[in-house]
Amino acid sequence: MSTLPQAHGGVLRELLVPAEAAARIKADSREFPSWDLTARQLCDLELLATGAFSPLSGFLVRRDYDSVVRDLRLADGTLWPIPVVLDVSVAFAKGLERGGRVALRDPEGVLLAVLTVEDLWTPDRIGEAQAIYGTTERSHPGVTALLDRTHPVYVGGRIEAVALPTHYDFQHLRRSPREVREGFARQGWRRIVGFQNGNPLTAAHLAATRHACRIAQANLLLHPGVGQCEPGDAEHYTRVRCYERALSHHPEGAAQLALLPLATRWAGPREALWHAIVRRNFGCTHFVVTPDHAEPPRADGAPGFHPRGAAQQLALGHAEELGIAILALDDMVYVENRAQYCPAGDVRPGERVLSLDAAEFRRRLAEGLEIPEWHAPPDLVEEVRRRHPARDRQGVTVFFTGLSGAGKSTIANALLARLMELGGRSVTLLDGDIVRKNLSSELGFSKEHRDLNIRRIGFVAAEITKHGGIAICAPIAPYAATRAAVREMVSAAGGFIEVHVATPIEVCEARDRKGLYAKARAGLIKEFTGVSDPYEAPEDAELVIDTRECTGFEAAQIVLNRLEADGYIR
Ligand code: PPS
Repeated sequence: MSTLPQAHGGVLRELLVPAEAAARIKADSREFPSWDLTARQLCDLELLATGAFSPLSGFLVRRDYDSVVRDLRLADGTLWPIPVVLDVSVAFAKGLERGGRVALRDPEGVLLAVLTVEDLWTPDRIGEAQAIYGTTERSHPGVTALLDRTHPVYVGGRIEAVALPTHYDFQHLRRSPREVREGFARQGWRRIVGFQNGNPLTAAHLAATRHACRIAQANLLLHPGVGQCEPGDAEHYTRVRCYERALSHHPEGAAQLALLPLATRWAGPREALWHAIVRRNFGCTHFVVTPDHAEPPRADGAPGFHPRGAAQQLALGHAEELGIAILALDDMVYVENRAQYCPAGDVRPGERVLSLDAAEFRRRLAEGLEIPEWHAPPDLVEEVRRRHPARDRQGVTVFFTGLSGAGKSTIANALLARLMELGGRSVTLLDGDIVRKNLSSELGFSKEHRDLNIRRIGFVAAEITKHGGIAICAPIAPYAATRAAVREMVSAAGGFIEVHVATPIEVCEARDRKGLYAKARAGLIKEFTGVSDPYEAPEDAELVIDTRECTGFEAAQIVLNRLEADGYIR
């Protein structure tokens, strides 16, 4: 552990031990109980280790935790508004005792730190939620995360860190407080505004950062929180590329970017204080707090969990002891007649303010429509469009379901051919029979095997959809819950259109093209769908087609029309 006094930023308490000590700790740790850190705990540990959470020396012990929850302070009176705790399972806690040591590892088992146990306790999580979030409503993501934790015991104690969590993405933007401070000193930056952001930047954000730098006469540290993000999270990459592009919208050399692996708690006013403390530790002299700082996103029109401005009031009320100046900025709005942004409070009567809400922004992206330059600069929009192309370049899955012999394969093949004739899209057919010959060749027709088969199809369809292709699936898929799971999996990646081929069993059986119904009736095939096994008809399919009323080609045209209407093909 080392401490480093700096010109600004205060004392930095880094918890990474020197190499020789680390080697000793690593050797000792083989004997210690091992805890695999959760995504949030990994973020917290990294910020503890690098000193971003100075003056903390580990996960909170009980007296500090109680005091933080009650008074926003550590037991010694130091301002600290958010519990940084190590929560573990009851079974794991049973093997721990005061004075014992715990090896803290990343998900792959790499040793990152050792914690010396000072306290073990079961907190009142309802009380914590109320104090930290101002609510116990489950619609608050922080409350849900806290109350749903399967780790009810907190372990407090000092940390000795031996390594930082590995990040494979944007390594050039991951800098510790020490590195950031040293960079400021090298560049001669003496006044620095820290700016926290959770979304891709818009022109309003850029106007806010420029405005903040102007009034503080300072340089800018764009410091977005990027905690708890999954390895393949494309949204994260888009966001960070937008931040990189945003630098060119500030005067040359006036702004820099670093990523902060902070796991957001959505704690509004308390979180604003916390963010300010962290930025002070990074050497910033100013920090921007917005009226709804760190409030969780709400459905349009729903009130926030804290009154607007509460975060600014709390931060300003502690400005002196924070050791960083608070810039309590109004939202920036675009005033049409001035052709520029200004703080909302400066809009004069009769002036026209233009705005584009998130839903409209998404709609325009989806339909490939214009996004005005006043809302977001073209280079940032281009970056977002790469991730969210117009519908005709987005992936989509057409999922047929229905009895054997209902006509799924015929329609699916006709649809495939029509799409290929139109050209311009890559299409993959995952027909029931074909999948069973390849992907699911070892599976039978028990419920368990059918579910596994459908989940595999769903997984492949989701990958195709994610990469902008069209997947056509045509299994029986008899179980509603499994179809719902596939819908969820694919919808996260793109479009999903379920088509119920609702040809009645009598008709399927009369056709009996493969002779399977006859065999099933004769008891030669067991668990045959519709005969001796269930088919749960969909209630929420996008399309229902009965092949008594149309040919396979006509049915394919109905699906094609739907794809066109939804914008997936032009
Ligand atoms: S499932 O339930 O979705 O996993 O079924 P699927 O993968 O679509 O496979 C259905 C095809 O397998 C043949 N077959 C059977 N179907 C239903 N029940 C039983 N017991 C069975 N045994 C073999 C049948 O040819 C199905 O093809 P389709 O194209 O649907 O007629």
